[in-house]
This record gives sequence, structure tokens and C-alpha cells, in this order.
Amino acid sequence: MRLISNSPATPVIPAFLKQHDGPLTRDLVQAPGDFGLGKVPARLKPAATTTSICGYCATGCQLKLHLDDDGRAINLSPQANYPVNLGMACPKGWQALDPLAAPDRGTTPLLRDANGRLQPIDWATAIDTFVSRFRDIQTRHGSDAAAYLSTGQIPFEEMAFLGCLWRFGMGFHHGDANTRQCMATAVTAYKQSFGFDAPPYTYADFEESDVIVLVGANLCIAHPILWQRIMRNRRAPKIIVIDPRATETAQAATHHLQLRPKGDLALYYALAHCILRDGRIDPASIERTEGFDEFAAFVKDFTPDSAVEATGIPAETIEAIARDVSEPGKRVSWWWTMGINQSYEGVRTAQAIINLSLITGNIGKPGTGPNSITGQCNAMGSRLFSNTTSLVGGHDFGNELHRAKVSEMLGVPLASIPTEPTIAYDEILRAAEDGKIKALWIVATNPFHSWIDSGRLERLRDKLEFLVVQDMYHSTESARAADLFLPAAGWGEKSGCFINSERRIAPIRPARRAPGQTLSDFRIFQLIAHAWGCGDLFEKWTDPEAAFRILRDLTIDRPCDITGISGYDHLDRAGGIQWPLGRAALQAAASVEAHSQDPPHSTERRLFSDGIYYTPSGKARLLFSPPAPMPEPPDAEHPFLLLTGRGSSSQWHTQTRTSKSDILRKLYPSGAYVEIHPRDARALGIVDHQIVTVRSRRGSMIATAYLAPTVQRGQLFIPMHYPEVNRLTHPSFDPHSRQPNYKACAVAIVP
Ligand SMILES: Nc1nc2c(c(=O)[nH]1)N[C@H]1C(S)=C(S)[C@@H](COP(=O)(O)OP(=O)(O)OC[C@H]3O[C@@H](n4cnc5c(=O)[nH]c(N)nc54)[C@H](O)[C@@H]3O)O[C@H]1N2
Ligand SMILES: Nc1nc2c(c(=O)[nH]1)N[C@H]1C(S)=C(S)[C@@H](COP(=O)(O)OP(=O)(O)OC[C@H]3O[C@@H](n4cnc5c(=O)[nH]c(N)nc54)[C@H](O)[C@@H]3O)O[C@H]1N2
Ligand code: SF4
Ligand SMILES: [Mo]
Repeated sequence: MRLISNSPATPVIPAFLKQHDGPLTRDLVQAPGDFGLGKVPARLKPAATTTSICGYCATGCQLKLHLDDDGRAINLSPQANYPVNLGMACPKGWQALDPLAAPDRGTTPLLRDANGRLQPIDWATAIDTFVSRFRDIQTRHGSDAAAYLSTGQIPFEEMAFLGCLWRFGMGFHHGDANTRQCMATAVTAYKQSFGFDAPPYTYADFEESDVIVLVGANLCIAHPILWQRIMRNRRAPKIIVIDPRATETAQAATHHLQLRPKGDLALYYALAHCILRDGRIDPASIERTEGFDEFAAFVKDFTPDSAVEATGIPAETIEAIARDVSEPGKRVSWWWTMGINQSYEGVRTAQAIINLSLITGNIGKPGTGPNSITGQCNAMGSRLFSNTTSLVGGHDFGNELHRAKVSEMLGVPLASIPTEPTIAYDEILRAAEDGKIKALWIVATNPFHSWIDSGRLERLRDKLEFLVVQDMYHSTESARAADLFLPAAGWGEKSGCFINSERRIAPIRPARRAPGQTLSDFRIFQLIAHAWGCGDLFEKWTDPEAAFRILRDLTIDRPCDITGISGYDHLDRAGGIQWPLGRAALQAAASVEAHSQDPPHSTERRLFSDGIYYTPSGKARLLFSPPAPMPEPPDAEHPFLLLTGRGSSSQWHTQTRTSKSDILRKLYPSGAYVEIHPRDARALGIVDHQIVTVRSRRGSMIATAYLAPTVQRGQLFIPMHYPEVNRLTHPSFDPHSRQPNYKACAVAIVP
């Protein structure tokens, strides 16, 4: 059987397959049913350990993996001296090994046969099929006729490999990451305002603020360890939560502004109005901005009274909050997550927060910042390296000099680098519906559950000639729809680096053997590169750390310059490193390191302390537009507004991993539920725990009703972890970022 078609440099199969990421995965072919876990020794010897950043959320906690004599992880504990989690972990982190041993792990590639059943095949056939089908589509329909949909949850070395292979090696154009579902708004907002996608903060800012404003962010559930960091703040901070629901975080805060959904933009403009009216501004910071006069003129009309209707918040409260967030001498930090990003006007709302920080001088100093908290473990890695919205390494597709630099440094033909970024996720799906995109390659994401109006994926499935899904589990909603399934190693079974919310880069390590014939995503991309005939372009990408060095060098002279990082060991020694760390800083650090236990590069660092931004003028831009109408407001037929989001700290997204842990499963409701205000429930004759139907114009679902005064009247909340929920959501998008508006659509609820 031929595995490799065109590349002369290709090694023979067995040798190639035997290369792997770590000592544990050297021998890839195991007996069927052997999940590579072996027997856990009855009595544990004093254990060796290795460390790894947690593979769930973007907090980026470091876990210490305890190994048995064979080097297999048998247990873990949070790392006590790691500067992020300081010895803490949430339930998902503690149980992070559980999902690796699940019985529905993919152990061999699967191909759909003539009868429509997925049948096991070997890797050689899988890679041959992959290459011949994509090549055929490219030959018949051109390079725009296929796309990939990827993730924020694999190491950035793998993301970069995928993005470079697809565009520079295989010659396709379109491919987006699931960061579009999650972070596109923050990316666009920062890029437009600061000239680069640069969240400016460090986690120490949680501990050094006097006023902490959490906007559409439910830290207690979604980033529990960041909430613990707030609890370490000794300045007795005011904690203001702005959320339509009385979330766990809102209940634990000092103040809760329970605003009307999507009232944010009106609220922040009204706050700016009060601050400017009262002159509670920082002239030096405003000096470092562009567009101040226009912004001041724009917010003149946004009086607190004018914002009452949109926000549902009394004018006196708006005045009081305006004073809180502009108190001279007080450090104010703003933190936002999906309550802002996932909106049809998310970019301008994020920028309204950025503007408040800029006019009050709350940026570049301890305890301040307009701070977007990221979601997935490697959302930040995806933003810099995935080659989707920006050219790999923090570059721009549209910039000729950047393209020339990437071409030279990666050794790829200049002509292979597109002059524009990909079309966005929703545009890819539209192109598939229109028959222009014929094939999709889905890697480490589960859009048949997670994408907005997910029924759309099922409907367009039949229009696709070829669907490849590359995942840890063959059982995901997306994998079950695939023509070809490629089994991938997951966190705990491979190496690479994640970048957390505060821009901290740190490695993950293999400590379990991946089951069956599973390969790391990195290896799968290598095999495809060789079989496609572009293996020589990636000759130097021999393993994740080699790729790391290539990508590191590529960041030179960019705001995210990490040329000062020597390698994974350096990252380990330093407790992770926040970008930027250029070469000059490394040299300075190296000499200090010889004399000190605390090299400067291991300390916390924030951006913009010099007031210089990454725009051509060096100034930040104040950007704004009038609030837009909600795309699908409730009406007589669908009288409720549906909010969606995270349900518990023990559930992760589409639950492919967390549902595999016996312990985590005990910590959340197994079936879909909907939270409804008790008075609304009474009016509809719905009692607690009753089974109800929730219906939108797109579809309907069955759920258990939970009567909860935490939601406002006229609103419902359903966690995103249950596959039915995105049958309801309305496919509307922010016009600047194309991020989906997941948190507002009209529904009806009936007993
Ligand atoms: N346990 C757990 N933790 C996770 C995840 C998980 O699946 N499970 N996922 C991770 C990922 S990828 C992400 S992106 C983050 C998400 O983290 P968060 O954004 O904190 O979580 P969500 O629950 O999606 O949304 C936050 C809040 O936005 C509110 N909201 C809705 N509409 C509005 C509005 O119009 N204005 C305002 N101000 N608020 C609004 C919702 O009521 C909700 O409480 O969590 C990460 N952490
Ligand atoms: N209604 C609603 N929908 C939402 C949201 C919401 O708030 N409301 N939030 C959105 C947000 S912010 C996000 S981030 C998305 C998340 O949406 P998804 O990315 O679809 O969610 P996950 O369940 O994390 O999917 C990751 C997949 O990758 C697989 N996987 C894990 N590790 C690896 C690996 O190393 N290699 C490979 N090949 N596969 C791996 C997992 O098994 C899983 O199938 O959901 C979005 N959807
Ligand atoms: S807070 Fe996030 S990174 Fe930390 S243990 Fe929990 S899921 Fe992992
Ligand atoms: Mo996310």
C-alpha cells in the first residue's frame, strides 16, 4: 500500500510512524483494546513528575502529573509555585486525565463505506484517501473549493502547521478557527484600537485593582481560578458585575448591574458621557489617543436618562457607576468575556470599554486595563499562529513586507501566501450551502453541536462531497457525520505550547500513551504534507519543539516578539513567559539569571506602560458607532429572549471530554435544562422540574424547567453544553468580526 505519493524525501511508513512526541508514544501500534494505560501498580513508588498546562480553559493553570515507573501519568495535582494558579485547580483540571481513557476514543481511522457505515481502515489508506479526495476537488473546482474549521485547543505548533500546510503547502485559501465563535470580537477590537491584537494585562492586575468591573463574564463558573485571584486582592476592591443574570459571580460581587441584554453599548456611552461632563478624565492618557473630539461630541447625547430604556438601569445608578470607574487615584480594571464578544455589536461594545479605560487613564498601570479574558486553553495561540485571521506569527496577509518576511523565514514560495485572510466561518458555511465549497476538514472542534443555528451544518452536510473530522473521539456530533475520521491524540498525550489569557506561553507534555493507532495532530499533518508532496517545505518541522523555534524566530520585530525564549526548558524554568520577550531582553535576563533566582523575564508584565500603541501614529484610536437594533427581538409568537452560556464549572463545551469523567458527571445535570423566572413560569403554568419545549424559528428542544429568580422576567437561560441548544440560536453576526451572536434570540416556551 502506498502511503506517500510524491515526495522523494519521504521516509518509509514504519520508521515515520514510529517517530512520536515523547518517550511514551514511541511504539504506536498496540493490541486492539489496549488503551495504553496498563495496570496501575498496587503500591506507588515515589513518583517522578512532569508538568503540563491544563488543556481546558485559558486561565492556563499548571498541573503536576505524577508518573508511575513506566512514565505514565496516574494522578495529578495543581502546581503550587506556578504564577498563574498558585496551587489551585478547578474540577476539570483535577479530573483532566479521566477523558483520556474513555471507550469512545478513536483508535483507528474510519472511512464511510458504500453502505454509509464508518469502517476501520489503516493510516496508509486514510492518508491516501485524504490526499486523493482533496486533490481531486482542487483539480476540478479550484483552490477555493475546500476549507478547514479548526480550534483554539491544540498547541500552537499544531495550529501553525495546519495553517501553513493548508495554505502554503496544499495551496488552498480558506480555513477558519473556532476562535471565530469565541474571540474574533476581541481580536478585531484590539487590532482596530491598538494596532495589534494585544490584551494588555497580567493576572496580578486582579489583585492590584481598586475597582474590578466584570462584564458579561461569569468567572466563578468559567474561570474559577481567576475568581480566586480576585479573592487574593487586599485592596478591598469594589467588584461590579454587569450581566443580565444574577450569576454565581454576580451574587459573590459587591455590586450587580442586572442590565437588559445588549444594553451594554448604551450603558458605556452614558458612562463616558458622565465622565466627560464632569471632567473626570486623564489628559495625559487622552493625549495618547486619536479621535477624542469626535468621541466627546458623539457621547454628548448619551445622557444617563437616555440609557434607562435600553439598559433597564436607573439614571442615578449609571451616575454612581460613572463615578466609581473614574475615581481619581483609584485603579480600575475592566474584564470582559462572552457577554460582550458574542454579540451583533460586540466589537463596538468592546471598544466602548477600551475607550472608558483610555479616557480615564486606566491602562498600562498595575490594576488597570480594558481586558478581554480568553476562553480556550490556546485561544491566544490561535490568534497569533493559526494563519487564519492574521498571517502566522502576528503578521498581516495584506502587508507585502510581512508576506516577504514569512516567505523567506519559512522557506515557502511568496506566491503561495494569499494577500487576504480567509473568508470567515459563516461565509465558509454559506459557500458550502451554495455548492462553492465541496469539502471541509474539521480539526479539534465540534461545530455540529457548537455552531450557531447548528441545524445548518446537518442541512449542508449532504451538499459536501467530502467531510473529514479529526478528533479524539469518534462519537462527537461532528465525527458521526464524517466521511473520513482521523483519530487524534489529545492533551496529556503530546507536547507543544499554549498561550493563556495574559499572553503567557508554556508547554504541555505527554504523560500517557495515546490509544490504539492514534497519532498526534502534528504527526497527522506531517503525514499529509509528505503524501501531498510538500513534505520538503516542512522538513525542519521535525517535532513540536523544532516548530516552536521556527515560529519563535518568525515573531522577530512584531509586538509579539518571543525571540528571547530559548525553548521549552526555558519556559519551564521561568514559570511560563508572557509575550513579548525579544532577544535583547533574553540577553539581559541571562546575565541576571546567573546572579539571581528571580530573572526579570519571570515577573509579570503588562503592555502600554509607555503610552505607545502599535498604530502607525503610536496612538490608540477611540472608535464608536450608534447602538444597533437587536437582530431578533422577542415578539408575540416568540415572547422570550434566550440567553446561552456556561452552566457549571464541571462542564466543558460540547462535553466530549468532561462527560467521560465519573466525578465531573456527578457535578452537573445530565440533561438539558432551561432557567425561567418563577413568575413567568407561574403565568404559563410551568412548575419546577417540569418537561417543557423551547422553540425558536429554527427549531425546538425539550428541556427540564428550573425555576430561578436569577434570570429576569421575559428571559430564559440554557447552557451551551447540551447539543439541542444551538438548534434554537439565531445566525446573526458582528459586522466587523463576524463573531456569532449566541446570546440573544427570540423563543417560546410551552409546558
Ligand atoms: N466550566 C467551563 N469553563 C469554561 C468553558 C466551559 O465550557 N465550561 N468555556 C471556556 C470558553 S471557550 C469561554 S469563551 C469562556 C466563556 O466564559 P464566560 O463568557 O464567562 O461564559 P458565558 O456563560 O458564555 O457568558 C458570560 C455571561 O454573559 C452574560 N450575558 C449574556 N448576554 C449579555 C449581555 O448582553 N451583556 C452582558 N454584559 N452580559 C451578557 C451571560 O448571562 C453569562 O453569564 O469560558 C471558558 N471556561
Ligand atoms: N449557544 C452557544 N453556543 C456556543 C457558545 C455559547 O456561549 N452559546 N460558546 C461558543 C464558544 S465561546 C466556543 S469556544 C465554542 C466551543 O465549541 P467547540 O470547539 O466545538 O467545543 P469543544 O467541545 O471544546 O470541541 C473540541 C473538540 O476537539 C476535540 N479535541 C480535544 N482535544 C483535541 C486534540 O488535541 N486534537 C484533536 N484533533 N481533537 C481534540 C474534542 O473531543 C472536541 O470534539 O462553542 C461556541 N458555542
Ligand atoms: S481554571 Fe481552567 S486552566 Fe485552571 S484547572 Fe480549571 S479548567 Fe484548567
Ligand atoms: Mo470560547
